[in-house]
Amino acid sequence: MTDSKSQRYQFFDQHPEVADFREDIIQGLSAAEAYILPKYFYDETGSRLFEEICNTEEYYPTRTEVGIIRDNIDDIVETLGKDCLLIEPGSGDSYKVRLLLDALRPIAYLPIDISRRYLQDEAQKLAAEFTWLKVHAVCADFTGKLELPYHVEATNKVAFFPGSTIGNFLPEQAVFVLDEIRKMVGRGGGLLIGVDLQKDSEILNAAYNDKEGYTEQFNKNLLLRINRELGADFDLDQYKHHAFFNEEKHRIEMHLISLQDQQVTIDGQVFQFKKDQAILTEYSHKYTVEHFQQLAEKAGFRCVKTWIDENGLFSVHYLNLAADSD
Ligand code: AVI
Repeated sequence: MTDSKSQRYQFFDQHPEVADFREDIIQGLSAAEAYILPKYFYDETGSRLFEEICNTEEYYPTRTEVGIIRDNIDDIVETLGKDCLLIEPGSGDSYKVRLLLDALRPIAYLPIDISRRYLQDEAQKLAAEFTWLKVHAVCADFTGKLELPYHVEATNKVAFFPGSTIGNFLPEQAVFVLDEIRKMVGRGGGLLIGVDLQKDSEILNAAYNDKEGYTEQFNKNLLLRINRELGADFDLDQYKHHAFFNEEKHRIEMHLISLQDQQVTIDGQVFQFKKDQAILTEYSHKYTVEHFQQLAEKAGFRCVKTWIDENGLFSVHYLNLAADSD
């Protein structure tokens, strides 16, 4: 007999305050080179738009990573080991984890996401779908200190971090994020992580400029969100989506470009934007397998196994703790 969904589903709220959002936006837009942190893409609308991006013809990472996991599922499960506590920072729609659950049979699944309503909806759907699975959803910002909502005795804790979200951090920040994950999973634990690879810039530029315009909407949704939540007056028609591959830095850069000299008021504060001035909204770094492994080593991980698709577009790695890490 299986437990009812209400017994298996739990929700832990560690959501950051609205004040954090206001402070981060004001700080970012006051900087010499204005920016908005990419974690703010993911309100409910942004999370849904990201799902649309993943289904576009141009955005190869999702389907390629899914293909890698499907093609190597037995090997992946054998490498991770059964009966783990499976933790997913930035779980979104929990789509990819569905590929692992039946084969892996974790003792519980802990999705962590910043978008409260979206997380609750998706986590409950998952608990209804997998009638044997304990789902303990944690609403939190995983880019800060990562703490599990309850004490777990020395089980095999495995973090699942797909989608190349690690690429959205500057390399030194990525080491910090990986280090937090390493501390969270502890000795005996591991990390299954998806990392996008360096490739022809045409493929990359197309992936962040889809014809249907979902990436543009996703980018501009940041301004809508600031208008709605902070009472600002951004005119969306006066900003342009701009995404390109920076060859030297091996990263996609995404910006919102002001189409004219204009001013915006946020929470009583006035911000001036010149024509052509950019607001940086996202970096998406692309790695070689070697460079990513070096980065992981800096965070105290060692690479156990790497899986790559036949076209060399994307990589999935299983990392565990290096012998000398605490
Ligand atoms: C979530 N992250 C890995 C995506 C990426 O490709 O960097 C976010 C994204 N931005 C535009 N398209 C997708």
